[in-house]
Amino acid sequence: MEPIGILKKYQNHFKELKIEENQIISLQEGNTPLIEAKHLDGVLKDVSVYFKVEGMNPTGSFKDRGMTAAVTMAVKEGSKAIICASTGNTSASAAAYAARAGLKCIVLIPEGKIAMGKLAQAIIYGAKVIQIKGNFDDALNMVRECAEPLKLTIVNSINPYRLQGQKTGAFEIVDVLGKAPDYQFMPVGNAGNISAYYMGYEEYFNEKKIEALPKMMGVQAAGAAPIVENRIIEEPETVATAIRIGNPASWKKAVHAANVTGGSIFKVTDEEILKAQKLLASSEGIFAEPASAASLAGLINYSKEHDLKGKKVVCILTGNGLKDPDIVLNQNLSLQKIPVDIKALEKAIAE
Ligand code: AN7
Repeated sequence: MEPIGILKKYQNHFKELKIEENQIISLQEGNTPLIEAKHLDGVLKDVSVYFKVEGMNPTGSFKDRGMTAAVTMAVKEGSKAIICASTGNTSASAAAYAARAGLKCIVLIPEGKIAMGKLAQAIIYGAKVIQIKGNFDDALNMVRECAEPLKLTIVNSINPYRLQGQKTGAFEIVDVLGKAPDYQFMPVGNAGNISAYYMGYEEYFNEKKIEALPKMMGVQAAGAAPIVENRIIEEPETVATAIRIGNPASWKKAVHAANVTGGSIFKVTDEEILKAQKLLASSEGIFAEPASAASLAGLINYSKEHDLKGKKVVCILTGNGLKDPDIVLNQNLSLQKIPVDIKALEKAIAE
């Protein structure tokens, strides 16, 4: 099939938006790989695990599925500028799609708490990048306050078109597997994506394309787990900066998605996240950012207490590992250095 973006690929599922083909703002997002795990037998015996590699999207995260819809509709509705608060990936995606559409883009990010790759993206795509001396939740509150008076379109996931676009991840999984998985594990930050996937599976269920919805398993980082702890976290902390969020906008929708499907929302530690990130890269060849590895960390923990034998499980790997090289380099500082000398090389290889 020719490479096309999600709005065209699943146009039947966007009829209500009344988008003409020539109005679509796309960077050919979607169509991301679903890769079956081959080397996780040691930790997940007899479980059939698939990774949905959303880091293969045009700006390296799942946000592009939502952004093609949000920016297409912003242009269609006459908007001249978009704004978002972001832990990084939304800002990168918004900036790219705004550039593609010829819109102005303003992004608010928490000072010092976003991965360098994401910051570089927002800058190079030409967004106006404003750092907030606060966290993501502060930034989102400020966005909500200034958007209307300044006539800016919000492209955070509180923009309903974002979730519409992101629901296509669920379609692709079913289209490839031929049925819904038994479980889906995914990271939860602002809780938009789990709500979007639920919506996607529900649409396929209503169309009788699947017989049951997967159990929706949302994974939060232990230091930023408001839904798990059922309270707003004023100062969320985690190495997985993408999900360093203390008051998720789609909180209720996420809880609903988990409850209705027999899933749950639970937490993993930073240590478990980094361990899963390393395992994924070194045993499967897939480099995902820490927030994404939370899904695998969650699956591993869950499998210790629940029998998943024979089950089909999908982990959503929401963002590309290259976005956040610091997290790897800061843990692995002891690189070897040798002189230009073949004996020294032979010795180093043998060690
Ligand atoms: C890699 O970019 O919130 O639960 O501002 O970048 O839908 O928020 C990013 C979130 C998971 C959580 N994985 O998704 C932002 C932002 C990655 C992410 C999430 C994010 P939601």
